[in-house]
Amino acid sequence: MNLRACFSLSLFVLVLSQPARAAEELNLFGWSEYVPQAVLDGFTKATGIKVNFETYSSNEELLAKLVAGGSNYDLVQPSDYTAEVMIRQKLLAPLDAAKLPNLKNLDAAMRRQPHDPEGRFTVPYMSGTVGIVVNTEKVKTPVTGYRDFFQPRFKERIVVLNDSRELVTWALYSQGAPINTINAANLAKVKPVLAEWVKLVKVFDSDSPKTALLNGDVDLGIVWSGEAAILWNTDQKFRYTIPAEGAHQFIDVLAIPASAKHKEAAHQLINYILRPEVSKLISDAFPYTNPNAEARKLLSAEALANPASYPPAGAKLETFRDIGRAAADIDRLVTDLKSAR
Ligand code: N2P
Repeated sequence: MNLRACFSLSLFVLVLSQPARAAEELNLFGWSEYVPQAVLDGFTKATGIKVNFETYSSNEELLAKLVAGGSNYDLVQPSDYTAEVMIRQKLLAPLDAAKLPNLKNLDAAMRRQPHDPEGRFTVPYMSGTVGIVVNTEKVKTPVTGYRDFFQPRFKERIVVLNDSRELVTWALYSQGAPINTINAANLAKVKPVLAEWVKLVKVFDSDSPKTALLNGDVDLGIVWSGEAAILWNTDQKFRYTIPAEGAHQFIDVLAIPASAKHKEAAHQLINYILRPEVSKLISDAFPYTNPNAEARKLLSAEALANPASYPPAGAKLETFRDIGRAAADIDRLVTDLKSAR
């Protein structure tokens, strides 16, 4: 073998003996009906990083899986109050702001909220409210609050979120009680109220409560605002109202678990989602309140006028806070009441 052939052969052997570079991927655990597949596909096209996407329909489900360990998630999407729990339990990794230049696109008011005062661990994804949606072709009388909503005449005509903290909150509001003070006295106060309410509900659904309304299976619901916004876009007979007694406002965030194996890729996906044109795609598919000021400039006048996505100023809105162990008491109470109905 001449020298040249020998060199080529050794180069060939060298290349073959290199360990194959693992294809880059990351594991996203996010809410159902919230992250368009087109956005994940666009990210893969732009970066070559494959996204494995698994969904959940409650903060409790997310928290339980993360606490149990062994799940390999690289990016999660808790609501503000659950991010607060995760920060307290040291389940989240601090973010590297240098890797997130698109943070500048966010409305500054949406960052540094009480769940993460320095914005070290979380980046707002979408914000929203929980309110009443009514099929006005079927329900002719105004339904302005929780007490009008849970009426015997609406028995078997109701869909609500399948979410214990939400249900207890509505009952607390109906009694004029504070929503973040969960103690035995307040739970005793709402127990008989909820016992009656759960008997009126036909469908509990946190994934896609719009479906039962669209199908005509039910005539009214208490749902995530983005679900109500989709209903409005489909047919304006579906009207959204922020309950007069007050309503839950959430900021859902992106965060990287402390145990994540692909933190670099997770930062890349966060930064990609913060691109105005990408964030607009999310709003187009799931019209919640967009916290990205640059993306909002790209939204149509019609999208910005959707009363569920952008509620009127002056509504009484409150965020949830970390309530520690009382969360388990809420869960037990609601589970027991549902099984007794
Ligand atoms: C998406 C639900 C997101 C709102 N399906 C819950 N915070």
